[in-house]
Amino acid sequence: MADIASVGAPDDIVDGADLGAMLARWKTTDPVADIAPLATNGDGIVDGADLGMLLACWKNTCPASAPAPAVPEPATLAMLAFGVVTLLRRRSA
Ligand SMILES: [Ca+2]
Repeated sequence: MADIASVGAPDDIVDGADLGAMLARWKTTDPVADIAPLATNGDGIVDGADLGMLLACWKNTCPASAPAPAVPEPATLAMLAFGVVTLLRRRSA
């Protein structure tokens, strides 16, 4: 979560206070500001990736964890393939 400045009492808005809190922790291993990559809750260093995430959430809230990848399940792919084959058969008939 990029709402760094108000840890313990989050205001859920990423703003200048959060930017200041991140810059105060720049190039440290402070987990409070090590927010990127989101999928792993940080990579051990507060750097440009963390700043980029903070700026991407500017004046907004940020997700607490990475969104689920948009990869269809195998059953969905099978149904999609069946639909395409059926459609092609109807067109060629
Ligand atoms: Ca990081």
